[in-house]
Amino acid sequence: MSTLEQSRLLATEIPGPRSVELAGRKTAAVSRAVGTTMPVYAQRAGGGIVEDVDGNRLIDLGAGIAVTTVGNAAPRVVDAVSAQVTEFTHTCFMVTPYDGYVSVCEHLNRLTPGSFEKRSALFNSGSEAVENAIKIARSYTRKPAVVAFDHAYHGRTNLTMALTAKSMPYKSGFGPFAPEIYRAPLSYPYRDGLVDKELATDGEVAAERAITVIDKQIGAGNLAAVIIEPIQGEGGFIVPAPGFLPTLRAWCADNDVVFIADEVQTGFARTGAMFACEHEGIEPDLIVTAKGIAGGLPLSAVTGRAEIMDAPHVSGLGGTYGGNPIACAAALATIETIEVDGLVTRAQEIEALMMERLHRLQAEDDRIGDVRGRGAMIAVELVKSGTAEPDPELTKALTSAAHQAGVIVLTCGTFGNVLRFLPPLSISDKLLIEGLDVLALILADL
Ligand code: PLZ
Repeated sequence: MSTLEQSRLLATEIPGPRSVELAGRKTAAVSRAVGTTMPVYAQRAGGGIVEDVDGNRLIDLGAGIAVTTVGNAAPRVVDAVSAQVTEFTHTCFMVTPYDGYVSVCEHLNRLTPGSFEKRSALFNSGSEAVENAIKIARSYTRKPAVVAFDHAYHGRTNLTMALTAKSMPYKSGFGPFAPEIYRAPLSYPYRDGLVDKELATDGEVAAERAITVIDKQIGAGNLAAVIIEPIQGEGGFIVPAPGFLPTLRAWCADNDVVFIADEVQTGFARTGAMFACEHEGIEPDLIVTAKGIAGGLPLSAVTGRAEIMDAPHVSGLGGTYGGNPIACAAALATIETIEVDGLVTRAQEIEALMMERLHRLQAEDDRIGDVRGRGAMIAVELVKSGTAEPDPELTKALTSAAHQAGVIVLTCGTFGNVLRFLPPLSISDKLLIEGLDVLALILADL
């Protein structure tokens, strides 16, 4: 990684010949159902750069969907993984346990919001951890129903598809879905503001709207859990109005409902706090983490109140690979990197830099309907000029031109019109500014 030059370089057209060849092999070998954002094949990555197999160097504004928060092939992660892989690669924690798993749980219990006694359990993917959080909440409350929100994304397994809001591409044709999942209205300040100013600015009002739906259509007596992303990821980087999360959280506490924060995308310094719940001062009963937890290795966790986490019977939770020793070594190195290198502060600096530039761009261009987000999780919602009508075509044109120009940028949102930025926190200001400048030039051209 240390030798990977931190500059954008277009050595060939994008995609280059070796990527084109690999794309041909992919078509022949890989299910077409597994899509790719761009047909560019990676060779090396680190800092703020992904280098492809043709020698192109791309500015990384995606971090593999918010995973390589500490940087790709981050030095401490590489060292920890290299050391662990020569010791042992797997024993299964349920057979002969090991220190790394316990240490990761100790750190999670320390780092997550809330000073109460906690326990954690480790899994492999965000979806798997979300599923387990629901199992734990049902076991604790002995109630069946679960509430998720409009625009929510919680995964692609059967239960998490049911929790996820968007049909295409996540759910369409893949039902029937798990029962006893209900949906409540979210606080979406930009779009709520088109209807009602108070709803958009007062999170308590938006929460009361959701609570009425929950109360009348499900009833707390049937409800095990409310699960919410404190800032929605795939749904469009939606930051709820202030007061929304605390009001919901308080209602859950008063009604024996487990409040689950899905911090799979927002966790581990991404939003300029170790966890996004901290921005609203809320302490979830359970918190689900994955992605940024282990610098690119597959690991996820559920952390929460000891009495809830200990509710399922002995051996009720587990899995062959959950808390794999190499992934745990990577997680310990990731946590050390965040704390020692001050990456929470770095995410705040990235927010300041990006917000200033994007707000300036918005002032000049009425196709930028909204600029929002926190830390290094920032988005732009694109609309038809002078309206609030989503413009997914413009979004697509902008991102594909950015890819051609050597900038990795992702989209999201129910309407496919949100450009989202998730740079690794190891990116330099120079690369970040260059990436935004490239996007601004393309937007002006379109
Ligand atoms: N919860 C909040 O963001 C994963 C999905 C990409 P897994 N988001 C990226 C895609 O198209 O599959 C995510 C998330 C939140 C849960 C998940 C699921 O995490 O590790 O992908 O299972």
